[in-house]
Amino acid sequence: MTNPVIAGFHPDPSVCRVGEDYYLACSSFEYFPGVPIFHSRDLVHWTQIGNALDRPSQLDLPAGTASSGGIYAPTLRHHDGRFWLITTNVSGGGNLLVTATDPAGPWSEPIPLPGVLGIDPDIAWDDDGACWCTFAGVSQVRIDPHTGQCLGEPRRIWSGTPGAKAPEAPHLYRIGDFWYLLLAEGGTERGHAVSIARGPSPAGPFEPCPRNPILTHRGTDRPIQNTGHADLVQAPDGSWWMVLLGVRPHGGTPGWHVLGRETFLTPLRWVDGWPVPGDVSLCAPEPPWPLTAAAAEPVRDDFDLADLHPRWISLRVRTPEHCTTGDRPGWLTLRARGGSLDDLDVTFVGRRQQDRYCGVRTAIDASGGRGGLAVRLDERHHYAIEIADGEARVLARIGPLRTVVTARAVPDGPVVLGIDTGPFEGTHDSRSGPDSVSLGLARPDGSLDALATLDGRYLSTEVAGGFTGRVIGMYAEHGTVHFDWFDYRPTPPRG
Ligand code: 6LW
Repeated sequence: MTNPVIAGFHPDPSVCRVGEDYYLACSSFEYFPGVPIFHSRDLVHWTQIGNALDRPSQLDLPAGTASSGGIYAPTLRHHDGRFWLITTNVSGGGNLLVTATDPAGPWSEPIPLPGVLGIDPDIAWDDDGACWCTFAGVSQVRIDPHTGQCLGEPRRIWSGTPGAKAPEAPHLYRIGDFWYLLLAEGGTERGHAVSIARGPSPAGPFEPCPRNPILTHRGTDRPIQNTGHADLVQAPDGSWWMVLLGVRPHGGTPGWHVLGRETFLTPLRWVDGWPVPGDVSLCAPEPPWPLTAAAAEPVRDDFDLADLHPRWISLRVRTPEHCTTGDRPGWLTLRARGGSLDDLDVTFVGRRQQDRYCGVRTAIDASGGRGGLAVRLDERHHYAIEIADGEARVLARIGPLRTVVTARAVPDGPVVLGIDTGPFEGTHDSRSGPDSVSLGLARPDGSLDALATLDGRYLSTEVAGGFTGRVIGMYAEHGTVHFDWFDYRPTPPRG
């Protein structure tokens, strides 16, 4: 069992339990569909069951939506027989609420919350049924969750440790005799931390925990860093658990994390009425109940179904005109929208890189256009292998620089493109990169005939900035490009 319990770019986890079932939601930023929803019976094994925002009417990411804009941290709760999810579209519309009876969907049309002016909204109900919305800062206002109207003026309630930056990610809970206000502070980088306060009512006044921050890895040599942005859940046996985000930096100094912020799990004890989180380590905690391993994810997607699996994400929009499995049975067809990988309006369908080392292959027919396979952090940081004009080309975009690294003639007809991430190839010293990324053509036995091997640090958050992580996928930059299948295979650690 490994921590992270949900690997890859799955930040800002929010969790709730209904009976024996746990549900969890994450941020999704510039990707469509938005807000992945996961299910688990044991808190350790999670399966994606949908995306809360999977229709254009729910998720409007305007054409100019910057990478790491869009959808920020959600809160997922179950109340009054329904699931409630509140989140922020920072690129248009602000805060919104959606509800569902089945968390796999469909989720409702969004209810806007025009009076809630801050990110990271939380919702909690008190015993009288009043709904409290608490958001980054930290401020709070009562709302009518059915209309989105504020019932009063937002009030500043607690801003965490004096001097700590970015008090955010509040979650409010009634536990025993107290209302607890959990928050993240210190920023979502190496200084990230979790602190808590408690008070007699949902509105406070709040008394900070004398042991704040209750969790941080700053200044440690722990393999998991940037720990913060947590949420709590109680199991049916009465035990308490925390989900939180963290990153796994690799390489020399300052360390680069390439998979984005991931979701980790740790147990929670209560001492003198305050929570004490357990160790956040690479080995997942073993809960005292039977574990139900999720079915192994198939390596291959054959694109045989009309609808794409919820793990597939596109940039900003996905329309049937530009992305369909209906044109050629068993193939995914992508039509260029005009933009390239360097632009905001590229046609792209990808999935999160979830393993430090992995191999990806896809069979492409680019006879009607130009397209390929890319690993991206954003439009300024990506590597790609593409087919155009009878050539396979490796492209690298790093900041303002874009180059064709190499090219090789290929025969007409479908070819199999590949990207492997593997151990850093280069001098191992304080400046070593986190990994190496090889791009090329697959040999008949599936191994990679690499045309180029590039330093992975340039596709890391420490270089690119922002809130996301690597996504590997197919794209079309010109005309129509077809993909027969896509394989994603974790590479087992060596030795
Ligand atoms: C999120 C904030 C944060 O809204 O990063 O880690 C922001 N914490 O709480 C984007 O994920």
